[in-house]
Amino acid sequence: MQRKHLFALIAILIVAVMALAACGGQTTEAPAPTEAPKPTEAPKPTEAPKPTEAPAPTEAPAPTEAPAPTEAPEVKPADEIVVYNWSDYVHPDMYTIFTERTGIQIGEDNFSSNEDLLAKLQGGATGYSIIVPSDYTVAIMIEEGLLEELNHDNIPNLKNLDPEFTKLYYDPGNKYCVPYLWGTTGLGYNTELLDNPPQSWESVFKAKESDPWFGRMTLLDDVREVFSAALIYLGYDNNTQDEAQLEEAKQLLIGAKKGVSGFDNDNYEDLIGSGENLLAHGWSGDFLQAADEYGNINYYIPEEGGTIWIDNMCIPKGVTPEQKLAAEMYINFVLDPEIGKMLGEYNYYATPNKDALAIADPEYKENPLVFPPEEIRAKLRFIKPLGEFESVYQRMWDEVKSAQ
Ligand code: SPD
Repeated sequence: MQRKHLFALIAILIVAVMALAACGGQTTEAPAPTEAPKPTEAPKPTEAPKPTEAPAPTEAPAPTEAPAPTEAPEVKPADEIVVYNWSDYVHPDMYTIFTERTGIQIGEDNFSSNEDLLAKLQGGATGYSIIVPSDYTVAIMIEEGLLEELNHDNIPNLKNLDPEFTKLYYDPGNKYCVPYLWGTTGLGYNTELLDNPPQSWESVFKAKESDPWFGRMTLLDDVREVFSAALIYLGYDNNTQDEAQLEEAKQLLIGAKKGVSGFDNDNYEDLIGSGENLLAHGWSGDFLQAADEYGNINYYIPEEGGTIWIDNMCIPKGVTPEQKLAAEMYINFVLDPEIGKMLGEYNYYATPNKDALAIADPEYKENPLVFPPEEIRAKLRFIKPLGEFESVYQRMWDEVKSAQ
């Protein structure tokens, strides 16, 4: 080989070796710039969870997947409940029998009128598991959300109610209340001191000083009852919303005050029995019960008519589940035919319990003062709820009470 060719070959080899060294011999294994995460591969905002991708409400556990009610802890009845009732409205043995049967103690507190009971509940009273309002007051309490719904499963004796008492205008189907007793409002008198009691309300509202009952009679301390009697006497609807008619009734009542010794809901029958008074406006069973005690009292509906009412067992809103169960057990107990018979025969109010009536004594179920015959019933009127207009009655009543 010529010397110049040898130098050329060596030069070519040197260049080749340098080129290889510059590449390091591993170029394909190093991360190539093109292999780095490309911007387009980074999470895009559009890939973030969209609101519509959040768990939809329909994906939440369906109600059917929730624990079944049977799995809830079993409620035990309360050890004690308090009944808020009218006075003298239970058989003296009733609470003891209930405690013997269930182990639940019963306490009782009393109110004197539907308006007092309603005001107490509206004021947020607690501690009562059973209350006993009359028909029109039940309607107001349901409207104002003051009552618990009853669990009929705990009141199997509901089947004993006369069907007439399961479709009442104020609580069809007994959703909130169960009728306790019913009765009428009229006049009671002392049979030893008064031979001929007045047959018309006129002799009450326009009593003369020469009348033996002048100054010796009471009227109920109850706005709707007293206005009902006055309106019935005047020939008007006892639930009138005509202010002129109410004004007339108010004037009649203000004029009547001079012959009246007081307004009373709690002792009027005792005042008749003792002879202090001769005549009183009051509730049927109160007079007939006192007649058993004093032996000198009778009761009647004046010729123009009177009122009829149904009192009911209800559970006020706010009781505990334990109190509610105990209260429903008490309602079921009252609906026992033997208890219903015992209660009605003792206090002379009419039972709504058909099974109790079926086994009741004839003296009770055939007593026309407890179960008025048709010709008397035709003259009896229910007091109805009047909504806002109740306040007009209340204002007029305050004027009657404060008039000199
Ligand atoms: N002593 C019990 C009296 C019950 C009277 N309740 C009825 C009132 C209707 N206005």
